[in-house]
Amino acid sequence: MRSPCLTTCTARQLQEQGVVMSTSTVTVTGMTCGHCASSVREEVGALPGVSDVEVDLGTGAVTITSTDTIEPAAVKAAVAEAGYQVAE
Ligand SMILES: [Cu+2]
Repeated sequence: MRSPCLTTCTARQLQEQGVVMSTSTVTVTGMTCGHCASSVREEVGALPGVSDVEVDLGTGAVTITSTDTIEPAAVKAAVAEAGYQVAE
């Protein structure tokens, strides 16, 4: 399991190495507190190629930074694994 700090630090290191990162944002429904946010962060952050995940609890926006394009279905599955849903 990765800590938020570790994922952030990894993203920073990759950027310093000149690796091109892509970002995508999905809206997740059902998150109500910091624990919800960290569950989503952990599950999505465990996807291959994902280096950073930012969660905005107020809007449900989850911003995913990755070295590859992440399949929307994979994100959906990871969010479901954490116990939440991606808004259509
Ligand atoms: Cu919660």
